[in-house]
Amino acid sequence: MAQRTPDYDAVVVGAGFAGMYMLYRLRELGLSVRVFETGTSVGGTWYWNRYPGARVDTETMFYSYQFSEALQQEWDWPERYPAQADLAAYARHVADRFELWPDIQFETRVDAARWDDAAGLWTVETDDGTQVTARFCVMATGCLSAVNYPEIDGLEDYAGETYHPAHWPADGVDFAGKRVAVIGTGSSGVQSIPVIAEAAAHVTVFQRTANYVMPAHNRPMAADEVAEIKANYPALRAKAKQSFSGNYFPVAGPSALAVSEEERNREYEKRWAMGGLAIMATYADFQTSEAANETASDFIRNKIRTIVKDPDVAELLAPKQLFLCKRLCVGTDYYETYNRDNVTLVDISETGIDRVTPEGVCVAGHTEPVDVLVLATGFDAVTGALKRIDIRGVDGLALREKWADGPRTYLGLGIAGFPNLFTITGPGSPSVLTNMIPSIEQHVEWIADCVRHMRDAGLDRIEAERDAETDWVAHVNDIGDQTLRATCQSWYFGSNIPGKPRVILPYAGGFPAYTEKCDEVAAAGYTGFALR
Ligand code: NA7
Repeated sequence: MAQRTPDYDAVVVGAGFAGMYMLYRLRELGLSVRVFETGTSVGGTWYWNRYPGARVDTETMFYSYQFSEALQQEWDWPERYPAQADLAAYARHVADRFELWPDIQFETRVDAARWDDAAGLWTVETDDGTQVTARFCVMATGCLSAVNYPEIDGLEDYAGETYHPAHWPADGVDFAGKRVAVIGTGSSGVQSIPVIAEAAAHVTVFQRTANYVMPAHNRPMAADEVAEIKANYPALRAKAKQSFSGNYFPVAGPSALAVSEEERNREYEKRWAMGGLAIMATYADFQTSEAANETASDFIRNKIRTIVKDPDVAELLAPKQLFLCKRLCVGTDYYETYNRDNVTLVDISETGIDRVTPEGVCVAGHTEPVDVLVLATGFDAVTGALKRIDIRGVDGLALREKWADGPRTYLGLGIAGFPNLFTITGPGSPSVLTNMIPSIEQHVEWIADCVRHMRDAGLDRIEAERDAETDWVAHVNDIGDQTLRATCQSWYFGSNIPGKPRVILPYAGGFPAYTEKCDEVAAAGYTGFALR
């Protein structure tokens, strides 16, 4: 039994799409909830990532909440892939509609959370030194929220303006007449480079690894298309949940090698014309057969050679790693941008960057003078935001220490040694390999059901069991190592952060298998969790 009355029943860290929905569900159960959020408004990823060209790469009629039929019927998305501002407006609408604002404290960063086993309470400490206690602590801290600033010699001495896409000034950046360097060619670089190139005098792109970029073919939503989706929303959403990524992408067949080259290329052409991420589901053996995977890799490499006029530049842009090894990017005029006179591509795959000088970026002894430096260098993905908080469990165990060799969780929801702490889309759950919003909803609903079960059964404490956690971590690693994702350096495995253990972060077994497991665990009285 809890020894004293806490300030709140639950603290939720983060007011992105996960934190907002968690607040809604816990409040619905009658819990008192405090949400802490570093930003000045809701939206999380879609609050922070204000860089030019930022837009979601999943079709937004499906990258949106489905928990409220009224919400999904009333909201109108302007475009197939809405821009950051539209996603932020949607987040604010949700906060208005469900009256979430009063329970969210903005401009407040959570620095620490300590579990007191005798009291059965978490003490959560914020950056102004305030401490609050709660029975439950839910980490809704996001998978791509802990910004990665690169370790490059001389960066601190650079005399021009420096920006990271996820810390972009709200008022934008004026690139007119300026020489710009962009370091990084993941999604943020891919989306921003074409937009920056239209405004700047010159853009120099420093590329360590070329990525596969599908055209978005973004467009305004047509009224009849919207009406049809809205009329069939529940069925379409249900269908998406049965697919590996929680997105409804039609699968053309079990193997790319089971069909002729002509048929395969017809299918790839169809998906290139369709745009977006659907190509990743074309054949079911992209993650298991290198030969199958190469057929898609070659198709995209050939597209790059067709689009990019300078054959040397085209070769540099053609990815060397397997298709889907790193996250597939979706862009607008990305490859076309390299045909512009004011864009230069610098390959740093062999050399890296020597240093940043006060004037610019130095590679292989040559300094490119620039006025603006854009560090599109990504995130300390999945675990970064959790490890940046000093989280202490039973006997003062630090999460950072527990995860020194890689994250250990049970289902990406609970952690042995950290009672009454839940992570939304934590490591070991499908998260970044799926459509994030359905994954968030599945976690929030699972947690809310668990809290309801505890309340109804008069239970105060839940903790993942060590053996269940060990088995789950082994399963996550086995599956991750069996996929072709393990064949390159990517943030899925923590490879982008110097010193980070090379361990798969998301669960790569697919959304349906994962949700089935979570449902089984709950139905059997939360097997693998100790409750009392
Ligand atoms: P990503 O996908 O991690 O991309 C970061 C890019 O920055 C990538 O090209 C990196 O090269 C490059 N990078 C990182 N550190 C360095 C250093 N030190 N030197 C040179 N280049 C570097 O992050 P994004 O923000 O673009 O996208 C993240 C996700 O957000 C995206 O997948 C969507 O889900 C939304 P590397 O590939 O590591 O060689």
